[in-house]
Amino acid sequence: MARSVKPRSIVLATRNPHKIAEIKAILGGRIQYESIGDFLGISVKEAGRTLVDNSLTKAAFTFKVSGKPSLADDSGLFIEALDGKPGVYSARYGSDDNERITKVLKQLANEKNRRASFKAVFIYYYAPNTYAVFEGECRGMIADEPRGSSGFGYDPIFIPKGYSKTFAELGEKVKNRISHRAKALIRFKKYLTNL
Ligand code: ITT
Repeated sequence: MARSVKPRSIVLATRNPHKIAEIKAILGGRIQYESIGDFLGISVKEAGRTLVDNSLTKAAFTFKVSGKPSLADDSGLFIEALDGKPGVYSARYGSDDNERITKVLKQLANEKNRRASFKAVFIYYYAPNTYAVFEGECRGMIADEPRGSSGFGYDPIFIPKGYSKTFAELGEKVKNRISHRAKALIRFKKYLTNL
């Protein structure tokens, strides 16, 4: 198996500008970042049934196209009372963030169990058929209505455990310390430090 060495640059296998900003803010440091958008205009289709499947598809595709170490993020919101929905389908649960949030709140109307979890699976793909997986989870509750304007996606309705405000109200500094993405990337950071 190919040995992983400290990369000078990493290609981010995402087209979501909010994710790119969060990844850069959390990882920081001396690494240079490129994005799959710098190499190719088309997106890879996410057809997998798990975050790992989809993250691997994006990471392998980006590595193949760029020929450089690539880092993919597949993430989603898993709501207990909805049997884990929207989960892997979080990005496709409606045509825009507003519609997705409205759909979730409607499905949870009169539901007392508001428990939910954000999960992220990062895959670092650094040589042909060779990769490492990093996972992160942030538990919390779904708010009764959207609050706040920071962040993206379901942030206005997600209240992380131990807080009373939503991610969108708490702002990026707090979110980037406690989020699912932060937890997975702190593991990835440790892995890079040990190379
Ligand atoms: P890429 O595939 O290009 O990375 P994407 O936005 O389509 O971008 P995903 O397929 O991983 O990414 O979908 C994740 C969706 O889950 C995302 O679009 C949001 O709706 C939601 N999500 C994930 N992380 C989130 C976060 O930190 N805050 C709010 N919503 C989040």
